[in-house]
Amino acid sequence: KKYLTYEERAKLATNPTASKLFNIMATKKTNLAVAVDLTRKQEVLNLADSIGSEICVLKTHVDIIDDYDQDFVHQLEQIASKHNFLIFEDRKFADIGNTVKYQFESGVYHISKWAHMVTIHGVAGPAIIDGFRDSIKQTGAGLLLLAQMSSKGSLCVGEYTNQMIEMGKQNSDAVMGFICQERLESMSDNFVLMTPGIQFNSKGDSMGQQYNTPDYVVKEKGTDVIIVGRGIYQNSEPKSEAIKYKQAAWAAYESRLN
Ligand code: UP6
Repeated sequence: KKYLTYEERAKLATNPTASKLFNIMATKKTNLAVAVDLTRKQEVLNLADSIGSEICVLKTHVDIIDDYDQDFVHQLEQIASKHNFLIFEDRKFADIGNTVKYQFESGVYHISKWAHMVTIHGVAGPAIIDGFRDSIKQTGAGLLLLAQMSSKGSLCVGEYTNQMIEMGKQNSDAVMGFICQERLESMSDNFVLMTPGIQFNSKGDSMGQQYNTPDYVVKEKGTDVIIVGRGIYQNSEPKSEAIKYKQAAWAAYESRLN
């Protein structure tokens, strides 16, 4: 299997955020995304500023932040532009088109105003994507389809996974890539493949999470971006730990090119 460089993939990308992300990865030499699942806004912002130079993407779950407010988003956007990373709200939208449109644009979070990318499930069928179209036509934001999950007993497998890939191909203007555990033959090079469930020193947690190493998913399984949460933000030295994950994932990318 021949792998292209991220620079080459940036040119093939069909969604503007996918192209932007591939270029950031190539420029900063990092395919590390960090999941900052902390519950106080200042903790999230402090970590974002401290590891910002090492990452291509910062992944949030804004609905777990106790003291969330618009100022949080404003500050996060400033940190993101200072360090040149993208903001990924992992909302995992799953309802009908009309409902997800409101969940994306309205409520407390106004996600459409600030997220460069969001995750969606395909259980409701392809028309969920229509709920995002108006908004992302203006911003160029990208959708990430959950094609596979890291957790034990996941039902996103087999034919469901194939249908998600098909859904992405049919909507490749809006869809920037997939959340997955492996690169399948049908996943074309215009898409970014992002993989959660990554940790060096743990096989899993007590609630079904399962971990692989950066080398395994990037080199053996062929995905592009590793998403690391507790492996970094729960470490006593998050910055130096982030550098270790960054170096491992980048070395795996470089070695698969040869
Ligand atoms: N996530 C997964 N697995 C998936 C999809 N998303 O773990 O299949 C998300 C979780 C969490 C992060 O919601 O934010 O990735 C993983 O965190 P961890 O590294 O602390 O386990």
